Amino acid sequence: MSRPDFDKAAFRNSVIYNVKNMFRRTIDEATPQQVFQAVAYAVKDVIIDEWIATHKEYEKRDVKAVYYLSMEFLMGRALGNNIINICARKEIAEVLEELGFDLNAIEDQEPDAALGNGGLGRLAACFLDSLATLGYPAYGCGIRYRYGMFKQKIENGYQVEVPDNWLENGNPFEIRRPEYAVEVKFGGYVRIENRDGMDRFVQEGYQSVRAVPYDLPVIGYGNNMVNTLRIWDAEPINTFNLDSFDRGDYQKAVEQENLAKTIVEVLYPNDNHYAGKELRLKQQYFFISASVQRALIKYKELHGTIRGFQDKVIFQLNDTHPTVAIPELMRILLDEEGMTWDEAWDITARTCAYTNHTIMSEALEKWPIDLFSRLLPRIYQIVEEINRRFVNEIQARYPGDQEKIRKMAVVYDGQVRMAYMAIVAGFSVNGVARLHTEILKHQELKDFYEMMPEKFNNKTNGITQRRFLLHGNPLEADWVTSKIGDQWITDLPHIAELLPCAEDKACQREFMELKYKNKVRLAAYIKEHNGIDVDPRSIFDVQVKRLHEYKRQLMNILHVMYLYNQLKDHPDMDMVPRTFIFGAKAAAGYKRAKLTIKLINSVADVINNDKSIGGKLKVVFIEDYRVSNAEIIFAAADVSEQISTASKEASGTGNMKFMLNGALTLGTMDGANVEIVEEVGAENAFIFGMSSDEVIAHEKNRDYQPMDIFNNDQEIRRVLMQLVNGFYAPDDPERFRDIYDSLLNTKSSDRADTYFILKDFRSYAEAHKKIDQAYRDSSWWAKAAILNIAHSGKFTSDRTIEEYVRDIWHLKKITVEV
Ligand code: 26Q
Repeated sequence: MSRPDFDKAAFRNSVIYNVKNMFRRTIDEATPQQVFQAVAYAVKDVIIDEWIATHKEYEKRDVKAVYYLSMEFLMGRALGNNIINICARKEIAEVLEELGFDLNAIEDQEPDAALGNGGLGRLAACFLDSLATLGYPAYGCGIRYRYGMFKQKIENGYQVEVPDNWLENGNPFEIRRPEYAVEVKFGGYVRIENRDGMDRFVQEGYQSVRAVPYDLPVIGYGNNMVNTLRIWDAEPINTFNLDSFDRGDYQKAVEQENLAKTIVEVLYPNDNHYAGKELRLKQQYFFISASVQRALIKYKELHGTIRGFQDKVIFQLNDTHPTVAIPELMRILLDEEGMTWDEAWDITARTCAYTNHTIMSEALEKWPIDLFSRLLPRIYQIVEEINRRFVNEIQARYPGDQEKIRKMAVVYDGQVRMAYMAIVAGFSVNGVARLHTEILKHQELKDFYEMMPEKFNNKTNGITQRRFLLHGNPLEADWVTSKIGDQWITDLPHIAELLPCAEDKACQREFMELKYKNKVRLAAYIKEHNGIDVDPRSIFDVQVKRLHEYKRQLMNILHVMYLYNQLKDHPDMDMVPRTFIFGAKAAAGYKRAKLTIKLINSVADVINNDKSIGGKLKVVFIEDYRVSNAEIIFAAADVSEQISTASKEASGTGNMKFMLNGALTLGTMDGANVEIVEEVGAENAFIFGMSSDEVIAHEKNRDYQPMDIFNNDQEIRRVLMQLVNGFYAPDDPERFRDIYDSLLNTKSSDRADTYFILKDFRSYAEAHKKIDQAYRDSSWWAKAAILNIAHSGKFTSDRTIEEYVRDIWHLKKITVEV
């Protein structure tokens, strides 16, 4: 699609004018960064009226809107995506070409907005794209971290974290909105005041910060709709505003200044792991209080009352991280609006809904009550009251059953259990893939499901095809469009029209050619960044995702070591050359994950420099895996490694991006893999390993003995011994001892081989062998790849959003005329 009213000459002038006005330069003197800035501002000019018009329409129609509350929005770069969504890519590329610049190179000037860790943050970004494209009123609410996800450098094979100063050159798309600033209070104590015969709770002796919003446009595809992502910055409150109690307290003024600076300083780089840090709770309350306050002020401005709030606002909680929205909304309704508990509860319980993204116990948020009540004294009182009433309900339903209270109370054993609060107060609880939701209902949250089954529902994740095909893989996008038209851009299931192509030899060849070109593009990236030559004719076998034990990057690299042993024993072994590509950030404090990165790089060093294997094996670790290079990687993949221990990966979304880009899944029956296989057929994927039921049974029975496998399987034994005999660490043979121990020794507190790597190893190796055989038949391979693309329709985030709207949010679509 192309934008009907796009004025190339005006756009050209706008770019030239911006360069002059912002940098006092002519266009031919401008640096690529300056051109990027100028183009971004020119694009902002194009959409600004639509942004205004969208919000006028909200007001005119008095719309119901969803507030997607999330600690993370992993947006990646904005410019290329915005240009795609205003349908002016061709035109803008031409304008830049005439000015002597290449659009792709200009896009590369933009830093990724990496305000998220991985799956959960990127899901939020895909949802915003879908909401705007489908025409639904929505706000993203988050934090304007000064430093996003760290940049990863690999030094001597080790991960080194470098601060991500993403705002260094400013952020051209954002608009600061000081007129919407609000105050957020921490600490102090609660005084009860009697006003008109009613007890009022007043927080005193607190510290506070000024929350100032920055708005970012979220542009719908080809529909004139521009929604808003609002991220909050913290500024010191004007010291003269200290309450009467503290006026003139210099010490406190300085403390408040520091609080403002530290609160939004940095994103916690943990993925699927809870760390009970006080600053993290401050961040949560900071952006939640600001977002909830604004939503209430806005509603009251429009309606003159708070009544009816629940009919116009949904707060969707992206995991438990924003759960303080529940007591915060209660607090405002009780203490500031003077409602009774029942009135306030009724509104809160109709506006809040919770999405669960994990069943891993180490990721569950539990706050010690001393920390929680010190930081949020009034909020804690409300949490206790929520708990008191819920415990009464449990007792009414299960008289005398102390065990139920132990298992379900919101406050228990000195801790506030955030997930339980979200379930108790919310009207909806959803998992993110069918298997995950079933596990929640029947294992992890069984007691809650029994007591309130009507709240539970599934929303299988999705991804936006606008970024991950149209922008990331233009060769495949154009090819698909040439076959079936461009309807797939806003209606992905339409891509099933490609089905006849799968059997067609000419189509198959075209697909293999475009995949080859994408592999050449990735090979050039690898050459530039790693200095390694990889053969684009080899199978590109890719695992890119956060580094976590349950995702089993270790199993992948152990298998590479196993293959290498075979090749060393039989140098003329018949195998299709394979390039194993990894990309992964490890949480900064996650020792074993970081050691796994070192292992991958050590194996890569040995194998890539061994001439004797005739280039049949290469191993590449791509530094700083992030949204922008992900697009290039997905486009070039033949094999998509989705090999988590069954039951551990809630959904996965990378799996969907690979499928859409015509890679075949090598995976376990976990998360959304189950549904991918259901769509494409098991014969067009490589499935291996234990089922989630088997895994869960072993965990329950504690009957898994990895040592038996080590003792009986000589090839596995040989690989494991290479972890501790210096084969990959001649300078320090003990280097990988911890990894070896994690697989075999029970001396650590958890069980040996917690993630069943040895147990699944043989069936994983078998699946790899099948891949080697299958790739030799390039017609078969192309057919299977095209079938993957054609059956990817279900996995658009447009479908996911339509399901949220239908079952949970009940929003109405709007249209924007300009
Ligand atoms: C919690 C407390 C303190 C600090 C950090 C955290 C924290 C941060 C991020 C806990 C968890 C996360 C991220 C979780 C996540 O990304 N989960 C993934 O969500 C995806 C989208 O639903 C799923 O596809 C993945 O399966 C799931 O792992």
